[in-house]
Amino acid sequence: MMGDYESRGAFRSSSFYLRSKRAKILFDMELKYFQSRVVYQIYPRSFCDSNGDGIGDIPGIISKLDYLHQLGVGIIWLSPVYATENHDFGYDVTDYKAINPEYGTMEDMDNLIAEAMKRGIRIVMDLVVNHTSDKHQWFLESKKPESKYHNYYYWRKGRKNNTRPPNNWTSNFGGPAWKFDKDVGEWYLHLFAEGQPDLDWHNPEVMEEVEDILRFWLNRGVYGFRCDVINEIWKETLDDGKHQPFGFLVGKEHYLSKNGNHEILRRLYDDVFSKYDCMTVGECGYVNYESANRFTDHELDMVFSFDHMYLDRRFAPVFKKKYDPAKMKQVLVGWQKNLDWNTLFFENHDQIRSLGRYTSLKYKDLGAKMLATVLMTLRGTPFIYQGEEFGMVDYPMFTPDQYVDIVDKYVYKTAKKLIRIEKVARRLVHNMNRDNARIPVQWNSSVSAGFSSSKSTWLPVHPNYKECNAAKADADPKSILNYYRAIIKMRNADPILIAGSFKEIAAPKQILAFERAFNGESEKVFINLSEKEVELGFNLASYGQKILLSNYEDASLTEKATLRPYEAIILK
Ligand code: TEU
Ligand code: CA
Repeated sequence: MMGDYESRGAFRSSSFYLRSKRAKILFDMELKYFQSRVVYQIYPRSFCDSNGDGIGDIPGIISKLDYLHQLGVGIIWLSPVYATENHDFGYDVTDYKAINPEYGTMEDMDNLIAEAMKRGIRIVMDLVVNHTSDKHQWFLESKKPESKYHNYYYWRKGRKNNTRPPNNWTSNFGGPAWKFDKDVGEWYLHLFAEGQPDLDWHNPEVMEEVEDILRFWLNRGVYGFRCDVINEIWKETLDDGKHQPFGFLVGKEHYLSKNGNHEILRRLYDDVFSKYDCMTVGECGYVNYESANRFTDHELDMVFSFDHMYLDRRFAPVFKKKYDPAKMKQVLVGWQKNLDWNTLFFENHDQIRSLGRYTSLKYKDLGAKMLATVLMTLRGTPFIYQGEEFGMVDYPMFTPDQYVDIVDKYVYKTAKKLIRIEKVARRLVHNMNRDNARIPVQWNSSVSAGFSSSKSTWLPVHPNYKECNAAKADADPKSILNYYRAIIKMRNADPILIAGSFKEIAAPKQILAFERAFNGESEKVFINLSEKEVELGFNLASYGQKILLSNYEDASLTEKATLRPYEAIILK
């Protein structure tokens, strides 16, 4: 078995694209590795537990590499595996060069990189450098005003005789963005949790430290970084922020996507990224086309923009707007037209699951396959989040004692204070719950869904695991999983879907329709984003003779002028 994978892995990463003439052209275009591959995001705590402590770990990930290879992914993005205090499960790093002992050792990590490589899969790490943990050595040292580390963070005297925070900014996670430290007699800035003090990127030593961390991992064979909240790292001033609805992100105009932010990333690119065969993708909340274009011009390779995630909850967590498929189309098409190379994703570890959010669960399988088709046919790099590939859905409803995530707990507490109605508070948390996507991956129908040999897991297993799990999906040729496998396989070998240009095709507002063209050939994609049957106003046959793939098995082109609920068709 292994030998087989080994050679296939090598085959994939070198001569794979030289097999046909068309493919040779692709190769000549010097597409980067990440442009022709699908990324799979792993949240290590919830992926697979190898030693029965109820917590996912690196050996667990290694044990699933064959599964990922079979799925057809070429890159894994690992949510943080660094040493952490677990205030925010790895997004509060205590040591950037050490592995969280709950997840394994540095040797395990090296093993993971090597074993993945054998299967033609590269590993991308999370880079969390807007902030560290409050237990990071730098922060502990920074509490001494005479230490050089004092200037690694934003330590300031407060207003009103030091009794009030230095400015009115609010934390992304709610409440003031400053915390007073009695021993120091000063306040420190935290755009996220109190246990996540912000690094001061005005200090050139911070840049040097981060460059050193980047080289450390790149030299170990890591393929790149997903850069956490990377468009917030540069605070241009510490002036008061404008009033914002519900006090949400007060101060953002002083730190979102500022000029200095670009200068920093350009510097990291020049000094480090440009020297390696690597990929970088930046998490950029509230980013617009113009900044996104700048972020991807010799700074980062790609950005995650979130416009499609804001469609149903603009002012999270306060409102839940009704989801409108026509708006989804507008957002997706807008980004396709305005940015050359997009990230394509519907899920991650911060979001509720896409099924039931962007599709009706009444059509679970069709909806999931429809979303898969969007991900794999638009121009850009597709990202799948663990479990998405076989249709995992949100936990039914957590009880407050089950909340583990710091944001969920905060929202619940605040909602209780403001609204006082238990049911409403729980519903609010449910609408934006981050624990949802972090429940254990459902591998099979055994104890704890095969995630762990232990009955008790760090977050509960979804009660639907006997119906919805990877093993069952594997065995069913019509499953969501097997659709993912088929469409990824198709994309991996199709220069048009990988490198082709994007052109919108005029169609009704719920129908995402476009042409991908490459080297004189084209494919056309028609996707009904809605659960209603839609009249197209034209015959599909006028756009192509052959159906390459559809989520409806009986799809045909004869007199085809409507798309059924969530129907997706790739035509040639
Ligand atoms: O998230 C940034 C962020 O602010 C949002 O994704 C937020 O978590 C969500 O909208 C809450 O409603 C990144 C990481 O992805 C997240 O897991 C971390 O908690 C956060 O940064 C801090 O590092
Ligand atoms: Ca474990």
